[in-house]
Amino acid sequence: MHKTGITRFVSDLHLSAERPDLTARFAAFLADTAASKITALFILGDLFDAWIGDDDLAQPFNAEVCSLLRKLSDQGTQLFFIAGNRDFLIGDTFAQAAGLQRLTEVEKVGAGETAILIMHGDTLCTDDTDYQAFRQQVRNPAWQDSFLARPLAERRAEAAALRQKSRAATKEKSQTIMDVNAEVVRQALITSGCRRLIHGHTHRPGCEQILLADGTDGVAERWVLSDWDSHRGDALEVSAEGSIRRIDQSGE
Ligand code: LP5
Ligand code: MN
Repeated sequence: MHKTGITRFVSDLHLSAERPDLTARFAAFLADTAASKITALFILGDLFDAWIGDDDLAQPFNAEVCSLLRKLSDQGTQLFFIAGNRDFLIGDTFAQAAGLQRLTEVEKVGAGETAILIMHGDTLCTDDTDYQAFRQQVRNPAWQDSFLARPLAERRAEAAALRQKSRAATKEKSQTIMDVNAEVVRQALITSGCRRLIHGHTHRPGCEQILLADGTDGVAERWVLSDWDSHRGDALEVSAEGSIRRIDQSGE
């Protein structure tokens, strides 16, 4: 899929016009990624706080983020994107303008022992049944077509209302319900044959050992990316040899 070399993974930046500090941090991260001659950058969803359709690219903030990405791809780093629950409406128009390649919701990077399974992470949270029902609805192509046919202003208001509902809903849900389901994680690893998984979404950065119990006594690693905030720009970097380390774009 990509040339061998050093790769980086980020997720959950939640960029918005209201948070110029995050955009500045991301711009610094992209500049460092270019300077470090990184082969490929994988954005594992929730790049934006909310994306209401590629026809909103004319909005100055969206155009700014798009050109930051474009600059990196023009400088030689391949860009890949897996959609999150905030920006699943990113389509071909944005991808082409930003110079990124859209991937399907679950992908395998690399081969052999160092292959890595990547995804946004929301599909692992199967105990959050309200969210999964919601997800099924908004990932339906017919629903998306009808949503995208509505005026931008209406879509913007709808997205803001939905963000509000989500904030209220997540306050009520237990932390356990909103985390990944251990069995689903194990099955995803076993099915893919990968021994490492990288995902975001849960905003619980860490690295967990997982006993696969698939008859091989195999052990896998689950690397979870953090969301970005005023003092943190979390990323994972994978060396050409395949070892994973956490890096932080402090922005200072
Ligand atoms: O995002 P976050 O961290 O707050 O919580 C997520 C889940 N919430 C969501 C909703 C998004 O935040 C909203 C993003 C809007 C941008 C997209 C715009 C384009 C579509 C506009 C659609 C009208 O994903 C949250 C999880 C949490 O992660 C942890 O995993 O729990 O899930 C929810 O809050 C969903 C609720 O539980 C159920 C949905 C309630 C609203 C139902 C209204 C239906 C609106 C019509 C859409 C079909
Ligand atoms: Mn998410």
